[in-house]
Amino acid sequence: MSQLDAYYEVVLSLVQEAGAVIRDKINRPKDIMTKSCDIDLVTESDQQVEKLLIDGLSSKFADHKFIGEESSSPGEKIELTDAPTWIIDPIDGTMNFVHGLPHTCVSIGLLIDKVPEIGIVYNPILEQLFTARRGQGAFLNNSPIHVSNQKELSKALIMLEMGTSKDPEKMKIVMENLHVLTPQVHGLRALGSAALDMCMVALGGADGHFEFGIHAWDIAAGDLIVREAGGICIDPAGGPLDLMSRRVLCAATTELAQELAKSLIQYYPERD
Ligand code: LIP
Repeated sequence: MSQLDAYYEVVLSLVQEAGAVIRDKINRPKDIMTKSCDIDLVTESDQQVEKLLIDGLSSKFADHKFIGEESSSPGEKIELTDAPTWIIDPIDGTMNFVHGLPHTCVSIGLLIDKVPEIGIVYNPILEQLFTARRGQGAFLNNSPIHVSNQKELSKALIMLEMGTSKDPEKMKIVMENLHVLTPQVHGLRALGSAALDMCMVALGGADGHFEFGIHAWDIAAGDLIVREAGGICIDPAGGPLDLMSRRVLCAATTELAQELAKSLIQYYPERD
């Protein structure tokens, strides 16, 4: 077994354990705390799942590093080094989790030398396990998945999010892009989780996705899953994706990605 095989085997087992926690807690009373604003939520389950993942991985791989949503302080600068680094959103779609809406997931990616090697997004409520390893394709519940072949924005279903920021400038841009895109596309959809939105593109159920204001932990796994499913992940202005920029655009094809990028009104949050 290669080192990467060992990493994958261990993280897959831990993700299943994390899923069991989410399944058990989603319909129980929750201790809900707020972070950057009154709709940016965190629960004890977010913290419990992140600790489960980090403790489990660090006990096996002592030299690995971690970038986790709940162990990163708001505004703290995040440093991604060449060391094997797990980028973790323990519960992506926390607002959905709080309300019991079954679109919520664990999202975890492994980067080595800053290159994504493993991506896993697991919705334990709907039993959707999205996985990818570099160069080995993307899968849903171990069945291969592939993006659509959509090249035209006018025929595309686009995923986007309202976000959990009440910053007036950010909210203005969200509404402006809804107004700009609505007449140009087949439809707009939001699941409340960037990771799941990206997996819908990888699945071929949506054709594109973009969001301003996300963090590396929301997209690290989805980036690899989309690309291993044959799609493309870039910066929303059309350049290369920067995990720390808090900006993402993914699509089934380069043509669609570039057409979507050209249509968007841009927003540049402070980097992670
Ligand atoms: C969420 C993202 C979503 C974004 C929300 C929030 P969380 O992650 O997945 O795309 O719109 O603002 O950041 O906070 O549920 O882990």
